Amino acid sequence: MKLYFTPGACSMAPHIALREAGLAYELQKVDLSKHQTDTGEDYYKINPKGYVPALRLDNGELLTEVAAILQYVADQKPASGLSPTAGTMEHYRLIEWLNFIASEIHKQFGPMFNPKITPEWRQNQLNALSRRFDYLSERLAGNQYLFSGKFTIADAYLFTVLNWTGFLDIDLGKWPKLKDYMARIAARPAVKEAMREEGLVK
Ligand SMILES: N[C@@H](CCC(=O)N[C@@H](CS)C(=O)NCC(=O)O)C(=O)O
Repeated sequence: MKLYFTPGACSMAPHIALREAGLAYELQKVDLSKHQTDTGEDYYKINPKGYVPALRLDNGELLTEVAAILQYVADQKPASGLSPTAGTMEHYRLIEWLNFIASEIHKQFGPMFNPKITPEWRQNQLNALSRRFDYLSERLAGNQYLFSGKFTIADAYLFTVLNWTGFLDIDLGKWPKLKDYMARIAARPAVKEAMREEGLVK
């Protein structure tokens, strides 16, 4: 498998999942400002959507969308426990989390990376995110991970998007449970390895 990624972007979620699952993979870096791989290929020709992540499967197919790639990776190693068994209520809860993270958190962060954002618009996004952070803090109270004692692909995704608060100078001090959660996940060996491979930590 080959993962097309950009350091620190949402592609880090499947990167973490691949490491957590202990699967073999290759990485291909993409420069999103030019939509070009670091080997000089036009990224639009690889993924017409133009964004990361994309996963080239061993049969040659290309799989896109964070949630779909995460589920695919987890399903390659069911014993990893990265996803509850399909058809169980827990699995529907996982889908619920993945959709929440994608639409209510990931996509709320998006405009904040736009250098043309106005102060009012930024504040509007911050207000929306703050409400989500309140909700997450309540859900994480007394739980190590989104699924109490178990690290799943939902945590890989949530960690990746909450990590952007660091790039955007958003202080998580008001949400100590989120800060603890981030520290707990950052300390996982697979997460450290993925971040090291992306050049985010030493
Ligand atoms: N719906 C997509 C969104 C992916 C996405 O937002 N990717 C961002 C990085 S986090 C990106 O590549 N943006 C550059 C672009 O859209 O050209 C998914 O879930 O995979």
